[in-house]
Amino acid sequence: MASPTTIAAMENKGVKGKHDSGLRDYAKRRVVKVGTAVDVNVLTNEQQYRKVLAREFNSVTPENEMKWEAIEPTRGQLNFTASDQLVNFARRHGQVVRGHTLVWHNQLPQWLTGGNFTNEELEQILHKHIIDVMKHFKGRVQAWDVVNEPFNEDGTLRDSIWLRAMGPDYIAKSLQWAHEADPHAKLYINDYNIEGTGPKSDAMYKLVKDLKERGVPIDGVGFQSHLGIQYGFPENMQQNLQRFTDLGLKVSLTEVDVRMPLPVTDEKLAEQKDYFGRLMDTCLRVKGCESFTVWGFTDAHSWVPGWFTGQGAATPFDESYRPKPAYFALRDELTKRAGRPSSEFWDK
Ligand code: 9MR
Repeated sequence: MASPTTIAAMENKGVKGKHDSGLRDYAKRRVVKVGTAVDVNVLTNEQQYRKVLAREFNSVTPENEMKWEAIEPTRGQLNFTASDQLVNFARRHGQVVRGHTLVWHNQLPQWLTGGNFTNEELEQILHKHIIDVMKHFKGRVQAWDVVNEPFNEDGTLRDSIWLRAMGPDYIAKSLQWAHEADPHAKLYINDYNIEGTGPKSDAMYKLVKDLKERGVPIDGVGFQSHLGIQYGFPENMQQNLQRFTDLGLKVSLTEVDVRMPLPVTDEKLAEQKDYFGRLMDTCLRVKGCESFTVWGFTDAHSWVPGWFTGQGAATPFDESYRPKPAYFALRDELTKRAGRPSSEFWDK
């Protein structure tokens, strides 16, 4: 893999493209960050990817490189090579970084899941992980998905190594440790299928309301927003987001994509455009919706086809980095209405 200096050197050969305007320029006026998940391997290897990334987005989230199995594949040996490359790229291009993710049931290293640790040991291991990783990125990662996907669809807490070892309070403890490690970082809980109202969203609401009341440090809730044109648009999404901001929390759309059954047709692209536009419109209508992040920006590199057989084309750029109708929907929404209240969220 190329070193950070190599990536920087390649950019200096005139591939920056940062003088063309992109979504980030329109987003600035609307006081919302517009971001994407980034695959650092592709960042290293594809010039076109770097160019579009720098031009369009002012927020980045590592798609996999800050997950536990990536950072600590061998116990005690922390490897920040790939994640630092992204953080450095972001710094050079004036992008904020959303860290993803510290406490999850998935993509854990084998030494941890197969380690036969006691509950006390697991709690210590988690504490050390949060402190080590957040201290490493202190001041360079502005927001963290501290806890990822804690709920089942019916609103019960998901069975996980953390729930089993520490009980439901693993969430509050993790947030507290995260706050101690980097008091300026914005701390989020992030989940999917909570965009509309329903048992899972109600459970998230109840959880964060309780955390707020107990004085646990939490800044916001991440609504992943992995949608598909065949499933319908989430019910009452704006009201749903608003009830969270009414608690004094921020909200962000953190992993937006809108998949479709293949093959791609103009009709499906038009439907997808409508979904992307409605998602951005919803975010912009909610004071306190601080960022809108897509989970990959090009169909050339998206998790969707590998996970859902026969589905894909879920992002705003096609496989050749040509903007799709969905892209123009985002741009149109960002240019449409004026007068969104200003926010100091990202400046602190
Ligand atoms: O996009 C990620 C993909 O490359 C990984 O293989 C996968 C493994 O679990 O994780 C994907 O990202 C997920 C994110 O971390 C959390 N929310 C759901 C995302 C899509 O599965």
